[in-house]
Amino acid sequence: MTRLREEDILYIAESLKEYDKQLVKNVGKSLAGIAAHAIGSTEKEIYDLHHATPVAVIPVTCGEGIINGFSGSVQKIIEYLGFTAFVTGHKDVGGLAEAVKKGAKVIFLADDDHFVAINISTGRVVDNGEATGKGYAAGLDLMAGGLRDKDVLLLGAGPVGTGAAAFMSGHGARVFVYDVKLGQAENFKKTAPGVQIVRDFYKSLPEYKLLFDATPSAEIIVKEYVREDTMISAPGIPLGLSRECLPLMAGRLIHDTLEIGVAAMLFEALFN
Ligand code: 2YC
Repeated sequence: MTRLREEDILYIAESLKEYDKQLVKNVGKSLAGIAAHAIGSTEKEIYDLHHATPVAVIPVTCGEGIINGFSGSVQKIIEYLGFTAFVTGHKDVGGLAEAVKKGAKVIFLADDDHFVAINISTGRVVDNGEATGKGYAAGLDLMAGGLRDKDVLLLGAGPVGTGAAAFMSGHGARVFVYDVKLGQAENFKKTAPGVQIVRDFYKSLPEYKLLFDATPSAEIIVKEYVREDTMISAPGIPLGLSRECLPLMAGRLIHDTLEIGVAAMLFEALFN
């Protein structure tokens, strides 16, 4: 799992409104609309049922420790979605105690290996990886006008890819998975029926109009492989597209640092 750096997070809160406008323009729905689509619900249903649910974000110091701005950015994304959210004044165990005392019903916390949202009332635990995969797959479904009977090349057979494949197969896509570790792709196939394995990355890339980059590799997709109708949903950090591709992908690329993942985690944790 890629560890975010402070500079990746710095501008998230102040850019949320502008980013959401871009999502509506390119994908066809807002951040809340995409996250609701990821769980098969609607913004209205979730808001009507759960808007009063207080959410706490707890800074966690273990391992490599606090990332400046991480908890605050998670809190701002949740607030932007219309929910009450606070970062606990205490960290770690003290933060958990504070969150419960202050009546939080959903808590977000991350160490070096896990980033989860826990619904204290229902016991539901949502993992950032799978929720992010579902959120970005929902975005691709919307941007592509539906995935039914369409081929998608999924790069990366990890937790993000798992969540994405479940959503895309469930929405009728034919999912082809490539992982640099063939064994990881083969294990993935065991858990994701219907997914087919692709072995030769660069030979396969040009054959697909719809790409899902769930890898932590930078710059693996270069402009020779980008067609004028290519659409890419790319939760992977760092972005797997080379810089020269960006102008070619205007309006057909979904990528951010935390936003879609946190929104999908929240809606999944709230939804019964
Ligand atoms: O500030 C804190 O509470 C830190 N313990 C947070 C550490 C987050 C580590 N994980 C990551 O940077 C990435 C994120 C993209 C989400 C998943 N892994």
